[in-house]
Amino acid sequence: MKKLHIVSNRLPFSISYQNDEPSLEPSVGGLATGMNSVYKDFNGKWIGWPGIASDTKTKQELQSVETLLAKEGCESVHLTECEVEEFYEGFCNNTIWPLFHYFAQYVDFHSEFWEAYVAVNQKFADKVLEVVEDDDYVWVHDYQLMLVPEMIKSQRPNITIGYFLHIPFPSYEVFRILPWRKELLKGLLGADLIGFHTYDYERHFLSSVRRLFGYEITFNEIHIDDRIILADAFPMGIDFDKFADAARQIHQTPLKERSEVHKELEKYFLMDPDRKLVLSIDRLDYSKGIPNRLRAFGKFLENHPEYHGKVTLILLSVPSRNNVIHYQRLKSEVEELVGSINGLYGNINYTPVWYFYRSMPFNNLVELYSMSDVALITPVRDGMNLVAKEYVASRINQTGVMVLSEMAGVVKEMGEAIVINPNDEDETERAILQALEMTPEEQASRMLTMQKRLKRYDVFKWAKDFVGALQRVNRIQKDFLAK
Ligand code: GDG
Repeated sequence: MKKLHIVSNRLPFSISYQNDEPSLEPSVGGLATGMNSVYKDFNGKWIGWPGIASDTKTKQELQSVETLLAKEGCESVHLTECEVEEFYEGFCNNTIWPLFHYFAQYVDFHSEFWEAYVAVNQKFADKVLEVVEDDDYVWVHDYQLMLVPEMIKSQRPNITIGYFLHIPFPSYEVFRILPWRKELLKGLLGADLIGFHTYDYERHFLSSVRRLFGYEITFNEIHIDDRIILADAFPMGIDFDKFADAARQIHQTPLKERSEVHKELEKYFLMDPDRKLVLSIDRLDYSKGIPNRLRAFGKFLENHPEYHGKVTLILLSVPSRNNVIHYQRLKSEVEELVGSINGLYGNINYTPVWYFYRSMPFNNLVELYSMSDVALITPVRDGMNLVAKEYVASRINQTGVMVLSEMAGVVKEMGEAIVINPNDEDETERAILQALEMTPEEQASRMLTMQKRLKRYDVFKWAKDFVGALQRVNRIQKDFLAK
């Protein structure tokens, strides 16, 4: 059987040390969950960076990490501190990330960053070429590794390559700003199948290919000499049952055994059963629209004094990329807004915004999902947004309302949410009111429809569909060459 290998910037483990002894902690993210279900079935390897700068460890230390990872089917690509800085923090997070999320004013155009991006992508490709056999399948993930497909294909055309972009692909007018736009596209076109979360991203990509290279494109097939490359939309799902089961477990836990978070939330409702919780969870990232969300919530309190003391916003902001200046500024802006809302509308018994700058364990996360009446998800751009799907999966009694930005990829699968333009704070404010006042019958009818859809197309189905399409494109290509 042909093997299928995964390539991503980070391996699905983080490494921790106790008395200088390394140990592995499995990642719990959506990608790890989905990919674990495929790469082990296909007897493949997972190739990626273990998350430690190689020049901060001795050769022996790196060797022991490699050995641990090898037992899990992982192959390490080592990056130095300088590479992490210029490739990851530089080109990935200061060039591609802002540009692809339409923050053109934040983009850095440094050729040293670009050179580091090329060199690190080459390191990943070299590792793939070392590990993978001819005729195997390789699935490359995300914006950190856009050059890897072509770097592999040019050396070993018999390897079938899939690529999936987890962030938006911007419209051509934005993409063209980048000095290295042709190089990035050429890198992607080394793949046989290129996947996106939505049809819109796919369309933007195809339009950039057409305008920059003039290749012949029929529907979603790109023809370059005797190669066929397929672009398609595969909206990423979640492990639906994991969230629903955890929520069920929480509901069944006796009062005494509940977590501190759970007990505190119960106290909040005990003080007044009419109280409501609104939830907001994301990495502290400018693409997530946290300041507009806070301003809209502030306006809501300003215009609806009847809700003072009755509604609290839980703002869980997970620290992210905090050595990038725009993230530091965003943190200050968010904290200033939280302070001003709490100062204006709070009193001894009431804090309108509960702000947490940290990440929480999985169980607490599901407690927040299952105890919040409204999820307020207002990114200004988001490839998909898995938090929205996780909230829906955790609502086992079919209550709860989602206010959702039209700029998130997930909106295509969630027409039953209250959809808003995140730049329209008045509309968002009205949506908060509508969500808080929605009847339980309407909540249930909307929630149930979304749940059925998300359960059907979960992360396992997503991974299976992508791999199925990769196998098909391989056959189409072979038939085409045989004609
Ligand atoms: C990128 C794209 C796309 C969050 N806080 C905690 C926690 N989380 C978990 C959530 C969720 C994940 O992190 C966040 O996923 P998102 O999809 O919302 O956002 P990004 O991190 O920006 O992901 C995005 C995604 O890739 C997949 O393709 O949807 O558009 O930007 O799973 O549960 N988990 C725990 N504690 C927390 O405090 N345990």
